[in-house]
Amino acid sequence: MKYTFSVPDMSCNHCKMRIEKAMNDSGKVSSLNIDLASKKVNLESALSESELIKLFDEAGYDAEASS
Ligand SMILES: [Cu+2]
Repeated sequence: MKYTFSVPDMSCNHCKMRIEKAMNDSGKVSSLNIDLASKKVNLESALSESELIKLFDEAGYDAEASS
C-alpha cells in the first residue's frame, strides 16, 4: 500500500531524521520520502494505516493520513 501522511509538528531536519530512523528500524517501510516544506511523508508499506500512525507516535509525532 502507498500512503501519504501529514505530520504537522515535523519542522526541521532533526524531525526528519527521527522519522526516517523509526520507519527504517521497523523494517516494513519502503519508498520513504519526507518533504519538510509540506510536512508530508510518502511511503509504501504492508502495515495498516493505524500501525503506521503508531510508528510515528513512538517517534514522537502525531500523523494523520492525507492525500
Ligand atoms: Cu525538528
